[in-house]
Amino acid sequence: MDREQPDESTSRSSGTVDGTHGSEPGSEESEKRDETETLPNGEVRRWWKEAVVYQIYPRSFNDTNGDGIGDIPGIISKVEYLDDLGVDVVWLNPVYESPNADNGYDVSDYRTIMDEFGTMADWEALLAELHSRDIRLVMDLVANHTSDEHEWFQRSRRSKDSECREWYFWREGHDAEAVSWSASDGPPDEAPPNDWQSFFGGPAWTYDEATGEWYLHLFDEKQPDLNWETEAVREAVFETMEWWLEKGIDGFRMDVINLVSKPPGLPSTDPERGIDTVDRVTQGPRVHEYLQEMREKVLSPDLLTVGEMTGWQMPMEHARQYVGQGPDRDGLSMLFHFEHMRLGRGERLWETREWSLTDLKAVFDRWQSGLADEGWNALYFSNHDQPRTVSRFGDDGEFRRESATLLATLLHTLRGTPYIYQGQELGMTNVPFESLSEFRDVETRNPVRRAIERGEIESFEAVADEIRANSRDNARTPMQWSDDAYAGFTDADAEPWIKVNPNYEEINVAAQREDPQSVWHYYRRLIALRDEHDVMTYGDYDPLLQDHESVWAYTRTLGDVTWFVVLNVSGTATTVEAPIEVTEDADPGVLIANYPEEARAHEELPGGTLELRPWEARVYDL
Ligand code: TEU
Ligand code: CA
Repeated sequence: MDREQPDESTSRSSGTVDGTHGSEPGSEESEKRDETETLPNGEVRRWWKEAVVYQIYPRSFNDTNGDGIGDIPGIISKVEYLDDLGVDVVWLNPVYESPNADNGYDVSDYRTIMDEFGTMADWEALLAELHSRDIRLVMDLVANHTSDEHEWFQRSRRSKDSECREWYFWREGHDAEAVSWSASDGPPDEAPPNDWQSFFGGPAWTYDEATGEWYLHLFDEKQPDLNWETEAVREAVFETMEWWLEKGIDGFRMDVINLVSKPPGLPSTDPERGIDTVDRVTQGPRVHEYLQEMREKVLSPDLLTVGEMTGWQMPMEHARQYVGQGPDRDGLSMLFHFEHMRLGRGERLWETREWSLTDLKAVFDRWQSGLADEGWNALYFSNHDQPRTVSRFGDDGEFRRESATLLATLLHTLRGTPYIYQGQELGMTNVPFESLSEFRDVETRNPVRRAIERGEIESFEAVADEIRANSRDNARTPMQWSDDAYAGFTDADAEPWIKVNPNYEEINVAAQREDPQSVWHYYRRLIALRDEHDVMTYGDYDPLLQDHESVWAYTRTLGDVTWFVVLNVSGTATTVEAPIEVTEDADPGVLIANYPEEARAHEELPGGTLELRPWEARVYDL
């Protein structure tokens, strides 16, 4: 097996690993020792493999000054909550200065905290508070693009001879007659430099009157793409990373990091060969080179680094290159792929397609086996860009509790690092948005408006159901703390920046902490279980019943320990022959299950038939 080499040397180390529990967050030790233990199956122990990550979208987490916008003091006051839940790491969405065209993903200064969220002193207090409870902090690195209000872009756009001109992609347009694509916002007879489409709809180019050229933006026009081919750009990004690492953070989540290398000549799409903009811009020719440079100059294997890799299906050779730890690999800890997020989606926001459980299992099996002997998985079912987990993959009606806990079981028992998005631990659901004006997201508002303008749809109502099912705003409504006004997110007299899900009176933290059968308590038990059992983190994954249409079953094995996980991913009771052999003297016990009467499950296992209730989840130690 070609597992991670524990002895690679790197230029930077933020601490030492003590071999059992990982290094302490914020540890001051400067020695470069890297005493990593290797487990029976060849797996190298790392704190970030054992961790459970909790993602915080600060704008929607907790507001302390009554302006209706979540803030850093609000997070500080909930660190105790995170500690009670048992999570090990917080990933904080961007908190940097930003004009908020895309809620902080348009950064205008990487070293300043956004006023709405607080001050650098608040941020430092947050880091100290988290570290004092052994919770680590991972910051969002948004380096594929900046805000158009960033000083770099301001300088770049000033003139064609600006010394920063090459920091972004500036190109001349085409004679509109000579090409097949067009744009509405440039000079009347001019078309953009190529036919690329922005991820948020419309052309990926904006015309600049002052210099008569176009600049590239794969996202909003207020998010110009940085040109990583310019060495000074990479240096500036690496310096920014170093600056935050010196403040004592524990890693980075890297926004759309697989877009940073653009193909030479910026060729248009090729519909005849099935090549669209996404194919053109993902996994560009120099992406691995840039990441290796970053690894060498800035990173260490003791940091949690997770690359967000947008796009369609990623070839596994690329995945292994990104997260492999060998000397010629990129060395990221893990990556977020989009394969399960694409199920049921078409190319447009409101396009929906049929999908089945076997499709979902196939995605996970591909990634579990693809990274079995090299690399590591990040496990997630939602984030700030996706609808709510239970609404998308479970049943947010009758079996909300059961399906939310089943999905939690899956998340924590696959091989990889689980990510919990705020509110997922309550089984928070999608939101019944009533009109386009209730949405805040640029990715929802712009494409719908554009489609109406172009006469592709008559009105919002024509696509309302699909938008409601898919909009990123489902994840962005305020965290539901209690049944007080505005779910306890903000003072009763302040209107939150986005509406509160009306189901907060039923689904909220206060109610679930009172109820031992709640989704919240179940998450807490799973996290605690993961702390106790190495097999849950490091065990090999072996799928069972792969073609079964409603049951998901697998084993995890480490040394002589084998766990058997069986999940009925449906609202109908089902019976299945136990797909495992249990020896005579074995005493298989249920470690965790999401229906209360665990004893029954225990008795029926050996060699027998499993009767599974709707959305029932059980984990056995064989
Ligand atoms: O998201 C990248 C990305 O690919 C998204 O556009 C995603 O495809 C879409 O939201 C799914 O509906 C990252 C950030 O997570 C997102 O919040 C930002 O808007 C985007 O990058 C630009 O920075
Ligand atoms: Ca506030």
